[in-house]
Amino acid sequence: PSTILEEFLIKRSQQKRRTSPANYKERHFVLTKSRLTYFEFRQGKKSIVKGSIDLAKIKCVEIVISDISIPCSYKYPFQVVHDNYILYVFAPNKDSRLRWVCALKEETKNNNTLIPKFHPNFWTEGRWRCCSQLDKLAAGCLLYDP
Ligand code: 4IP
Ligand code: ZN
Repeated sequence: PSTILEEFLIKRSQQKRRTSPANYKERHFVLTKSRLTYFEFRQGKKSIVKGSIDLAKIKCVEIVISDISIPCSYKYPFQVVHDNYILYVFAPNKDSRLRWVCALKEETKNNNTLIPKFHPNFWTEGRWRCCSQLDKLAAGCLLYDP
C-alpha cells in the first residue's frame, strides 16, 4: 500500500497495562490508507514493526495543548485515540505536527467510531490535566471537530 506520510517521531508508551512504564521511544512512523504503523529503526538491519493501528479504529486525532514540560527532544505533541488507548506522538516542529494531524484526520473523518468529545491535554499521573477527571476512559471535555 502506498505511503501517505512517513517520518521519525517520538511516542510515549501507550500504557496498556497498569504496570507499563511511561517511556518515550523514537519510531519510524508510516501512514497508509489503512494503517498507522511505527517501526524501530536498526542501523544496517531490517526495521521491526513495534505497533500498528487500524485507521478504522481511530476515534480522534488532535494536537495536545499542554503546559507540562515534555521529557523528550520533540516538543510538539498530538494524540491518536483508538480502541481504549491513547497514543501520544511528539513531532519535531509545528509543521510536522500539522501534517500528521491533517493527514490522519482526513483518513479517519468518516469513521463511525469517532467520539463527540476528547481531552485536549495529557493523561498523566492518574488524571486528565484538562478536566481533572480521574478515570482514563472518562468522556472528553472538549468538542471534537473531525
Ligand atoms: C515499552 O517499554 C515500550 O515503550 C513500548 O513501545 C510500549 O508499547 C510498551 O507499553 C512499553 O512497556 P519497554 O521498551 O521499556 O518495555 P514500543 O512498542 O514503541 O517499543 P506501545 O503499546 O506503546 O507500542 P505497553 O503498555 O503497550 O506494554
Ligand atoms: Zn479533559
